[in-house]
Amino acid sequence: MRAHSALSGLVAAGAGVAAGELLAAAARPGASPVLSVGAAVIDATPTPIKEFAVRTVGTADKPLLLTGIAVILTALAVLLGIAARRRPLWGVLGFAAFGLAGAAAAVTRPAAGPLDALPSLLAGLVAAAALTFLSRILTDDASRPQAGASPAPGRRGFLAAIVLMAAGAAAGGAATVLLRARAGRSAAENRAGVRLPPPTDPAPALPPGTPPDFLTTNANFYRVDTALTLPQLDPATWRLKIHGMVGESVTLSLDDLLQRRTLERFQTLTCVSNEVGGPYTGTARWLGVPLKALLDEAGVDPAADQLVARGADGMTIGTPTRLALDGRDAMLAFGMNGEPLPIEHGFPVRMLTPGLYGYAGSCKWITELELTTFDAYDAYWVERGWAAEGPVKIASRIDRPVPFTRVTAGQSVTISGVAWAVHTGITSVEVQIDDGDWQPATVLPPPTGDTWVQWRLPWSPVPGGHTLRVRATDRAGTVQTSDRATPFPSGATGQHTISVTAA
Ligand SMILES: Nc1nc2c(c(=O)[nH]1)N[C@H]1C(S)=C(S)[C@@H](COP(=O)(O)O)O[C@H]1N2
Ligand SMILES: [Mo]
Repeated sequence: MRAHSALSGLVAAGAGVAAGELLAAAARPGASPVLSVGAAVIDATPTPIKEFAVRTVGTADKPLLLTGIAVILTALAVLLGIAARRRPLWGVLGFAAFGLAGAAAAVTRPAAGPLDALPSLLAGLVAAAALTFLSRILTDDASRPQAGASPAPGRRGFLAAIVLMAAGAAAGGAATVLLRARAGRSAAENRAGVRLPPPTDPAPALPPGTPPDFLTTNANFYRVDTALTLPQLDPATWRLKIHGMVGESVTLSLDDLLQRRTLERFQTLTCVSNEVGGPYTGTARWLGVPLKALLDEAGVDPAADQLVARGADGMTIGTPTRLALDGRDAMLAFGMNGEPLPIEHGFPVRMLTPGLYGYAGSCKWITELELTTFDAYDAYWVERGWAAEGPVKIASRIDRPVPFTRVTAGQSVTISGVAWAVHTGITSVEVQIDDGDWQPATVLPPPTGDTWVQWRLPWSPVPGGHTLRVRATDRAGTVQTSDRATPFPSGATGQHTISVTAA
């Protein structure tokens, strides 16, 4: 009997979740009960734990989170099923509590409205009703006198109800998956329909001899965000509102932006969470409109020292206003390497501020730019302890040889990699082999100081184990320090050091 009760709890929870998810997928995609709870968990997770998760499981962090939620929900559903056998009210109260928790998570999402509570409330209601119904059949069954050899009709009724509900839940789940896939397809079609204008102000030509891997392909470009589901924005209805401490609020459509003077630039973007030698850095050819021109038209109040960008995922990113206006190529980008911005990189429009880490200047899926002050407002990551201003620190990385691989002794090997001090620019890169002197590497000229440089140094290793270390110097004369700092709160420092064996 206990197994039956447990099964009742499980199937009731499944039916509830399926109903709630289906309603969300059909009517309010941002209000998925499970994803809302997941997003609330991400928001509430202390930064060191988030850091640890990103470091240890990388981009598997989100699937793992959702699996964790599923496991906990399953366990609680089983317990509720068993509890409801004695006291049916427990099942009702338990699932009502789930529904309310989901609803609270959904309506507190940054872009949410009151109607976003409905999918979770429906989930709780369906689960509570289903469990009550199943418990009633089970109780009727148990109270029937145990006479006769044929199985009690209540038992058969229970099995039929379980099978029907499970089938209903599976059908709801399948319909949800189909609806979500259809939304994804139409977002992809919308993206394919965007026609990029030719640049009014084209990017400088890449210096002759620039290797193709100077540019990171869109497919290989790192992705860092807190979004559990990608915002699927419709370029026809997308709007950007510039407001706050401005002379006049401005609302712009994508067509408005596409018709303006456009800027094409090579820029390197990097994440403050990148460890020394880490992969969260990429360089692309971006197409967009200069941010300064837009801000000048709106008329920025000189007292507004912070520019807060808001994304459709609810992210807020605060940038010092002076850096958006100091003449650097800060832009609102809609093109990446000749294509409309990929959905995961912020379609239809993202901000870019060369010289600042992504969390401080590069809002994806941007919908709002608010002029305010640093005193008045802490953006998402600043509220969680990260530095208010996020200038990129000088960094360099050895890409070849690959750490812990074997190279051929006695033959020439090329040590190579990248180095960046975004917006300041790199002047030299040096490599230290074992305990030898720092040797200058050849630095390939970059198109501007807003990108990384590629560097290389030939080496003829003698047999044995070797340690290779790199450091860069920027145009301001700063030599990359060997002092180690963690990414939190303002970016990692230290020199990338690798071990290889020559044989
Ligand atoms: N809307 C939104 N914008 C965002 C983020 C986000 O989570 N949401 N993450 C930021 C961070 S931390 C970085 S490093 C860059 C990463 O951009 P990418 O994913 O295109 O590489 O986007 C920034 N912009
Ligand atoms: Mo980042």
